Amino acid sequence: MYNTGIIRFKLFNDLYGKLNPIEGGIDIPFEIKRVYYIYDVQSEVVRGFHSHKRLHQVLIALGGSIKVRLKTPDEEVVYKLDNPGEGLYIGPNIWREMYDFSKGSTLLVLASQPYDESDYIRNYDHFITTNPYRS
Ligand code: T46
Repeated sequence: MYNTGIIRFKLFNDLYGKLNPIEGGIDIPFEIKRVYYIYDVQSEVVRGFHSHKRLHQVLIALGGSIKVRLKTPDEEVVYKLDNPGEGLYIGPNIWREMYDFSKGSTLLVLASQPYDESDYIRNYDHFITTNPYRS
């Protein structure tokens, strides 16, 4: 699927525990301009239902597990995030839905731009008809 993929972070693992460093532009393919995290989500809740026009993001399950359904006009794929040592890269023009948040889970998101509501496409038909990758 275009503009998506799993990134595995460097790991420092010793007797004292594990550490994953993430530097913008080095470990992920953009400079980090914003960080937010989603937690205390009930298991039946589904979030997202939008794509972005320009935004690049990396989603990391810091604790617990979270499923992410990604859609393009031609494909659909589900990732189960349950490893804080890896992140799911999502670039522009990808529809996303986050669900099955396990109890106590936290989803950390690294973003390439400040919050901008005009960058969202929240209507699925609009997402399909305006998608530049549509075949
Ligand atoms: C995305 C997925 C993975 C802000 O004011 N600033 C922010 O940086 C963010 C992310 C949200 N908000 C406000 C906007 C809404 O009133 O927080 C409220 C909830 O946001 P939203 O319904 O967009 O949350 P999700 O979980 O559906 O989507 C979020 C991100 O918005 C989105 O970019 O890709 O997480």
